[in-house]
Amino acid sequence: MRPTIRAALGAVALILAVPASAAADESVVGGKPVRPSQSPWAVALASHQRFGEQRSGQFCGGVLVGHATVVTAAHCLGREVLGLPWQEVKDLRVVVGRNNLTAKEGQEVKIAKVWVHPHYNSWTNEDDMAVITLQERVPNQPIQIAGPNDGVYEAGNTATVYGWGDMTGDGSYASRLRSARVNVLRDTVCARAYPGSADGTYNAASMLCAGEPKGGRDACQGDSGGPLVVRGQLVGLVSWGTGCGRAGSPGVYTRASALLPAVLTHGAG
Ligand code: 4AZ
Repeated sequence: MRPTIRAALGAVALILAVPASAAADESVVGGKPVRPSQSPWAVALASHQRFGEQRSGQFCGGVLVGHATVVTAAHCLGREVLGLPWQEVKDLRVVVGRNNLTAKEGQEVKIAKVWVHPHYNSWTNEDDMAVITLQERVPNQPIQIAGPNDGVYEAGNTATVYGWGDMTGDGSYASRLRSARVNVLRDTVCARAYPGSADGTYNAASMLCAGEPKGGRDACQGDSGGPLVVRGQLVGLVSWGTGCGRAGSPGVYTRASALLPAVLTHGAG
């Protein structure tokens, strides 16, 4: 989907979002609820001003990679999603330690600094990454970013994607964090699925893709920026794809190893 259309639909869907009970057994598409202690590094990006009071104002996911450093998708901080430059969203927050977005647990942490990849391309979706520095350190356990030569990136591995996004592809957003298992696919398979269209172009240098042959389990709108995890290590951030859970249209993720230089340079350490 074109970013502008995707964003417009996303904004409408978030505003119209119904409570998760409506589709509690669907996912993330095709997933299941997560035990809160299982994923302390899964965080939500939120603005009450832009996205309302329901569900803590969540609009994207993010990942704690240090006690004051969060990584997310660049497109989450773009006008297409926020409707404004992120600098003008005065109550942009990172919600930490809140599994249930309708509850008050955890913290809504202010943002000290944002770095968006300068080469992020909203047409191809290349370099869809940003690093957020929090105004304070949080006690929640960060996750390790897998190095480029780590076997966790290999095709055939089972990965888990986490998010509070659309559970059905029709705008039913989750209140509680959910996860789904998907298979890491070969770059040749990803490139064949996405040779270049209005949705994006697969590029193995900064992307990886994962899905199921029959479709079903997948990330969807609202999951963007959230984690894809293999054996306890971060391998990807939810980025894009054609639809959600469709056979032949796997989910595309920002390759986590491509984040390492930016986290070292721009993270809080
Ligand atoms: C989105 O629009 C989006 N099925 C995120 C992930 C996927 C598709 C769309 C992957 O934010």
